[in-house]
Amino acid sequence: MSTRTKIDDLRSELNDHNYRYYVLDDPVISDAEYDRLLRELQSLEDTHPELITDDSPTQRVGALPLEGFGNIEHRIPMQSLANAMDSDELLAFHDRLIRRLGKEQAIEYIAEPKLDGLAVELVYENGQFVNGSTRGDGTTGEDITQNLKTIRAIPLALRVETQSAPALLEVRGEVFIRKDDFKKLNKQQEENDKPVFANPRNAAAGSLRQLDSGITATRPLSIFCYQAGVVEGTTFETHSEFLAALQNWGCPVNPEIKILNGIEEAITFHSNLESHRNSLPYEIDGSVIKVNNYALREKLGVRSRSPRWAIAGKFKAQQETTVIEDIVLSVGRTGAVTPVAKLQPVKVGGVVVSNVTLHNQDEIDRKDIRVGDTVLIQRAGDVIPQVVKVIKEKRPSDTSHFKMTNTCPECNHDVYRPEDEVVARCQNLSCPAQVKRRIEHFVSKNAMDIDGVGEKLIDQLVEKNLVKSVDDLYRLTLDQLSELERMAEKSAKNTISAINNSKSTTFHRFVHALGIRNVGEHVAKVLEKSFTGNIEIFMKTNAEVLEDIDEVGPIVAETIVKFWADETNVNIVNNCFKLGISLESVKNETEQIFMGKTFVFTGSLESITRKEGKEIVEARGGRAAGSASAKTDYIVAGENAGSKLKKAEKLGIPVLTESEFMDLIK
Ligand code: I6G
Repeated sequence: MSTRTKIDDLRSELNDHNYRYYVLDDPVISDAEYDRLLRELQSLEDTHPELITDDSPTQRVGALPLEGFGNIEHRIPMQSLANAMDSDELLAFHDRLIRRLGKEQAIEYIAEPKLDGLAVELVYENGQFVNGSTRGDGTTGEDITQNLKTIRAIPLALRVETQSAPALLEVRGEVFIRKDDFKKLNKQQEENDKPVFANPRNAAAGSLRQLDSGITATRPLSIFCYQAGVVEGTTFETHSEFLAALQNWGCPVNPEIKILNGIEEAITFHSNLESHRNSLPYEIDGSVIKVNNYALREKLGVRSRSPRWAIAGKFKAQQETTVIEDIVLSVGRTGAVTPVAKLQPVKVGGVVVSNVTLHNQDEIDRKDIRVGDTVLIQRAGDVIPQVVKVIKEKRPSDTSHFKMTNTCPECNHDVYRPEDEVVARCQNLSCPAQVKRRIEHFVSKNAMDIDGVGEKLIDQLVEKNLVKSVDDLYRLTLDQLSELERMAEKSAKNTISAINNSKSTTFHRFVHALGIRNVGEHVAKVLEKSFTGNIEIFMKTNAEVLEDIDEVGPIVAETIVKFWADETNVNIVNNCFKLGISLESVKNETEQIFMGKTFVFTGSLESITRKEGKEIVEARGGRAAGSASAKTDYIVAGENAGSKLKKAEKLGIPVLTESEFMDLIK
């Protein structure tokens, strides 16, 4: 098969998988398998750059950062929608339509959830995605083409299997972030000491408006398409027909969309949606109800800002007011001291909220939040409650500004806040609160997954000095546990066996469990892959090697190097191994780039030992020999390489420096 055919086949296979995943919601391969196919295509295109096309799935990332966004004028203005606050206003909307149309008639509506995201317009010419923009002021939006290209759910070329592509298709949709993706994203932000997003909408907006599309590419953005702009080359009688065509062309359309006979059915749709809004995988703030028939829409026309034939049915806000009874400080595993408001418990969107984080002193000052204040609370992203604002009119006369103390509430040690940071940290590494949080993190589900070691037990273990660092967990005896409060012999036994079971684990679980700043679960997995699960090499690595790894930047590299430069950490980890922790060897998914090649290492290497060099070569299908011969393909020469180097030069064998070798395995 020619390379061109192979590339074409891979592209269409990848596009088919995208279509199955995003449009049909029926994937048939795993993410890992998809990534493997994508890498295969990437490597073929690397060797045949002349065969790269604009719509290749490899072209979703990699554009240079912009200095600013250009403008794109919408051929038809992107209007907004009039609102209906309750069912009476939905009925009034219907009555207005009947009056305009001049006779009582049954109207077919089409309705869908109103997503809380960002409206965008995508433009396809002859089936190819040519540009995309934000709504902007409705007439002109910002050119965010590069960023939109990174969203896998957006087809770079329309599918033409069942319906040919129109000469021009402008399609509007909402870019959003799913609730579970939002939680993961914020967890990642926290682990990387970056600010968390207040809600999925802010996260989606912030991600789409990045000048560096490389950042957008790392954000879990989704899209549903819902409206036509200009369409040339084909016509539709109804909106439902248009939406069906969109699906055929590979544009994701919300599966909740329903055709409804008359306004009563539309009102029922709206109230059903409101009652099950929390069970949807994304945030919505209402329903959108539209006339389905395009000829009727034409008769009804548009107002200056919104079409007459559509309305947004709004939901009641998931907001409540309550009183702040106290503000306490809580200490996290990295020593971060966070103010938390204790609330008079209040039900918001079906969940009782009694604590809400105030994040930091700046946030408290900005919103002027005080003990005794009545505040408006909302559940953002359906998970994190937040203070929207203080109701100043209800402030009692005797309140005062809240100022965080300069000492740790747990150990009285100094708390330090660097000038350019918002987070204040307790400086005492042995602060019992930090130790407790570190142990809690170590035993947690996605880390070492030690069942039965919960907060209460950890409190006792730390307070009784039985556990000062994570390795101490593996020194606990049955007797020690049985003597603790509320610990029957049976549960002591179960706890010991859970601790023992955790000894056989993986590189990424263990590294994640160590709680190295900026190294969360995802980065730990990236490191596992890159170091093929070899923790000894990882412990001795340097910043240069780390920064060469995709997804590891200078900040992460620096914290890792600092972590291993601290002897206490190295000792704790070595103790863990002495006490029986073993890491499963990693399944070899490493590309066999050295298949059939023989390497010889000579001289003293800086970032790895020769033994580790050998392991790296073997993991990639190659062989490492002790001495150079005519069969040697490469010599890797460190400092003071002696006779082997000379021999190699005589034999004409290519010589690589250590960093050239490292570049090869990047
Ligand atoms: O802002 C909007 C959100 C959702 C819309 C919209 C929509 O349909 C699902 N549809 C139209 C026609 C407009 N704005 C103008």
